[in-house]
Amino acid sequence: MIDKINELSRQVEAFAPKTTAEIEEFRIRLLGKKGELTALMEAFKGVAPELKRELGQKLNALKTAALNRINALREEVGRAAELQAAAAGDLTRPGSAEELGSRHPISLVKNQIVEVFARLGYTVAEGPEIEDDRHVFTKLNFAPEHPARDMQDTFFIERRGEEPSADDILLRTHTSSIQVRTMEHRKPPIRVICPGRVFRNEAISYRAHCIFHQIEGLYIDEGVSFADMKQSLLYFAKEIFGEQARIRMRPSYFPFTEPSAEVDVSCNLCGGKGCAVCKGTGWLEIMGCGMVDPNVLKASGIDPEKYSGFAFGMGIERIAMLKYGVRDLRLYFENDVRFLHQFDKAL
Ligand code: 2NM
Repeated sequence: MIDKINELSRQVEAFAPKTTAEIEEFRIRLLGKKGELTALMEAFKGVAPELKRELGQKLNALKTAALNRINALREEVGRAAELQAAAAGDLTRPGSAEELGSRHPISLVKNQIVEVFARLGYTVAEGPEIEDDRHVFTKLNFAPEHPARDMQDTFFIERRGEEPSADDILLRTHTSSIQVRTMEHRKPPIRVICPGRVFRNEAISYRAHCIFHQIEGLYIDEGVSFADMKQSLLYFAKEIFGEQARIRMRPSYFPFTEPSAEVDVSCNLCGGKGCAVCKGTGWLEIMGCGMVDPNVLKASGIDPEKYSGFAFGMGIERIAMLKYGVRDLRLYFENDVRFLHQFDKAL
């Protein structure tokens, strides 16, 4: 009997199963009703009294060792199986829904504005963000000493010298450079709408950022008048801010247009009576516009005796602020999903 006990002890120690089924098989072979250890326990009853003490201890130790080993192996093999299942992926689990992104409010508003002017026959034109002075300033009638040409306002990449040069390389400060390129390459009638990123050396605050988005329009043909501009911009304001919207124009100045005007839209929040958003005036400034200066037409090869045109420009961030009540411009650049997801259902 002692030999059999020693043999089973060795087997318990050497047992190295891979599956829980193997463990169960082993348990039954040893400890089942007809198991080898069960049989030993049965045979123990008939052992001579002087051998009972020693054999009894050995038998009990074997049983405890077998049970401990089986329990420990069950846990070990079970954990390994779990890890394997996790690595392979549990194909019976329900799928997890992918979180959908949403369109950025700047893109939404840009697309809306483009669509409005597309209905008036405008097509989209684009141009480089890295430009030369010629297309950003010189051909747009900026005098050499104009403050926008200063280091304080414009990000320069390459300067030819101390004095401003048409060959200086810089980040465009407005999208008008796209319109200059359009006039250089196309013959009137021209109707383009030009969206894009622009860059200005500004301190960042709730109302200013060094990168922002503009959209500018240009219409050139024979006999284009200020009245045409006014009706086009009124149509635009009604499409973006609602049928009740009215506009007014105030005289202004831009180097590239003459005459020039600022366009205000009636305040949507108070209906024109005056509130905190419109600072009691009933009006909100939305864009600048004007008749393209003859110098600008000439500089890009268009005969100002034959053709006239109007142009306008606006900041997309500002239009989106007014449309959606965004109070801090910096929100557009932080990409906080709590902000962005508010536009999931927006047009
Ligand atoms: C504005 C306001 C007024 C403008 C002028 C031109 C061009 F190229 F035709 F001369 N493009 N954009 C313009 C005119 C832009 O933005 C406030």
